[in-house]
Amino acid sequence: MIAIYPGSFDPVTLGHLDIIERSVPLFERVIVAVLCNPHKNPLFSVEKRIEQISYCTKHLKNVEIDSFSGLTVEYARLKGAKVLLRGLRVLSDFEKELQMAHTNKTLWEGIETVFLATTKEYSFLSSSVVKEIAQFGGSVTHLVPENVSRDIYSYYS
Ligand code: COD
Repeated sequence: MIAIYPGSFDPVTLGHLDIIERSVPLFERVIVAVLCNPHKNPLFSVEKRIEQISYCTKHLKNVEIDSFSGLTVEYARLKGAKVLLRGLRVLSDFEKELQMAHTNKTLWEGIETVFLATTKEYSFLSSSVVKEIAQFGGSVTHLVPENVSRDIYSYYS
């Protein structure tokens, strides 16, 4: 079975990476799909985000990195995937994620959303937290993969 793990990943964090690593034994293929959203003003370009995720997942054989635009379910259909993989951290995630899962079901009955609960130590971690800390000169080396930490350091210095 193929699973799509869609997201912004701006930037990818150790929380995302944990979800990717834990999904590997569950599916034949996992496609990490970075959304191209022209309305957002990201810290890193889609190309850079693909490079960052590719680098830190290179040890995982059945993981591919890609980008998409438009509806996630349409992308999933194109890839022959019937599962969307999502991570859950706190109660507020649950509300948002459940709404998204139900919306996606209305768009394509064939899609299922599978949730993985965050590993406890990453339950507070988000890309926004990383950007906020980095913006004010704090260290993010314990929050993101090493290659991403280097990119963030170059961006803000
Ligand atoms: N631990 C566990 N999980 C985590 C952690 C962590 N520390 N951090 C993030 N996650 C999970 C998030 O809960 C999420 O499930 C996933 O990782 C990706 O997170 P983000 O923040 O990088 O990505 P999102 O949530 O902004 O991605 C949103 C989408 C791009 C999937 C969504 O906007 C989308 O599908 N857009 C396309 C348009 C569409 O199809 N719309 C209809 C559906 S509403």
